[in-house]
Amino acid sequence: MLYGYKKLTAAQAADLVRDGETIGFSGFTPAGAAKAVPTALAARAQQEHAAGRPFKIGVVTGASTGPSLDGALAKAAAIAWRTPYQSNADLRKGINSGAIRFFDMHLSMTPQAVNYGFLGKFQWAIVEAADLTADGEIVPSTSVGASPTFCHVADKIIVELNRQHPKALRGFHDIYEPVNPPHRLPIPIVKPSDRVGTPYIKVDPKKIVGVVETDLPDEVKGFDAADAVTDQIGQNVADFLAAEVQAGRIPREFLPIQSGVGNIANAVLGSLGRHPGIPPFEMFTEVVQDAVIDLMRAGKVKFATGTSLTVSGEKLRELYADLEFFRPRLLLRPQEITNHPELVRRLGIITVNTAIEADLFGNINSTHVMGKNLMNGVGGSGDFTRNGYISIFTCPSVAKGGKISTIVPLVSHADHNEHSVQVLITEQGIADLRCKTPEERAALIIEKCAHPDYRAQLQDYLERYRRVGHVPQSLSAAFAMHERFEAVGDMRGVEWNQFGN
Ligand code: 0RQ
Repeated sequence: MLYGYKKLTAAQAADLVRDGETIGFSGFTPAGAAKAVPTALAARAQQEHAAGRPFKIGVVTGASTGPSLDGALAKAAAIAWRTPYQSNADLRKGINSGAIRFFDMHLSMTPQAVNYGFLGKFQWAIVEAADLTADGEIVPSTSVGASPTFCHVADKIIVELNRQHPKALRGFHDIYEPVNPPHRLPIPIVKPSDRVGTPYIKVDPKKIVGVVETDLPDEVKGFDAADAVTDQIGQNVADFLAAEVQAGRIPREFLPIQSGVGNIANAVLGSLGRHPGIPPFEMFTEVVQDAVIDLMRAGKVKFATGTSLTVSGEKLRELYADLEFFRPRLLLRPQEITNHPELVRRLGIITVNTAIEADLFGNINSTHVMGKNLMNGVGGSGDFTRNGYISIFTCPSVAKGGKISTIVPLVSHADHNEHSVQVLITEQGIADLRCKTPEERAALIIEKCAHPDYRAQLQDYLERYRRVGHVPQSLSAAFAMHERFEAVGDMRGVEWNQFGN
């Protein structure tokens, strides 16, 4: 027994799950993910398959997880369906080949979709914890994600109690769950540091069927060092925001920042920290990355709240060695709260997210390469972009060594539309799209954001279709750059005169 609960090995826990069941796992990019039980479930699936028996489960998480969860289960062909976000190579392969059903979802909506019953019945919640009590208080580890909702809707709960995380993490979480309409109330957060919930997930202890003790590190990948391109993008974002303060369009005390996931987002934060025109700021974001920890130490980030502590092993050790420094500065909340449109709009969040491609009008593709193959998913980018005070997208002007222009006539998949996106920034420059017509947007994006190799080609497109209507666009030529890449491996050299209007 452990805190009055049955002590299980991971294999014993995995044996309790049946083919076709749905599991809500803890885990967010991929901090705080359950690890031992999903790995054991993958082994169980392989045994079942070898014996000629079916074994596949529905897998729902906060966001992406690492090799022990998404990787192991995908390799074992154990996933029937998956939502809301992923970033694992094996899982991505399974999704893009059609072997695994995946639907992409705004992360703020996952918990309420689960609550509303849109995803069907959940038999299990399997969540990682830093601590647990006999009366059902679960203290999450490095992420909250959708775990409170999974614990409430699931019939049964298994807790992975991970010794890597100190019990003193109690107090770093604020668990608040909105009730379902028509009884929902305003969320009473009016500044990023407001606490409105409990420091633990409270469940009926009778639902906890077992506790698995683990000692497994988070599987957060480190970040690439910023290069000249990502540095310049970061510098451009910082220059833009400093100029907005100067112009009086952002208040002098600044506004909370949300920053997306990945290498570019990490580099952008570094640049914001170094810029003399940006005052110390707060973050109301989804993912707290390495750069935030450094900026807290430097006094540039005063406070950060997110749903996950997506930091490298080295940074997490640094944080755990000095927990009392971080305690008043860091707060983890459910993704339903960090990404909530009501709060993003109320708090006036400045949002900075990364695009795979952008078109001449400011529509953004964040998810599908060449409109077909899923990269990661929309994640929280839409929650923030649609509701931000100023919504910014960044990307390098070219990908794959210059063979792909990230600026195209029309995005090959649309995640965020021109009405939500206000500023586009590449290493080439800044296109402020506010109050611009489609034609003006196109001219500005070509001039400020496109790579010099593609400027003339895009300019020709604009000239050719300038007068066809309110939007300079050709239905037959809009994807010619994508088609040329698929035909010859390079987007350069499109001849527009072969296309009609
Ligand atoms: O692939 O590594 O194979 O070369 O995309 O691109 O430049 O390393 O950028 O790591 O910042 O990720 C949009 C994917 C950017 C991410 C995306 C290829 C490029 C490379 C990665 P390689 P970079 P990043 C809140 C916000 C959606 C979710 C989101 C993302 C790889 O930011 O998933 O915003 N965003 N959430 O070569 C073909 C193009 C390409 C391209 C880039 N046009 N065509 N390949 N690549 N552009 C957080 C959460 O929601 C969790």
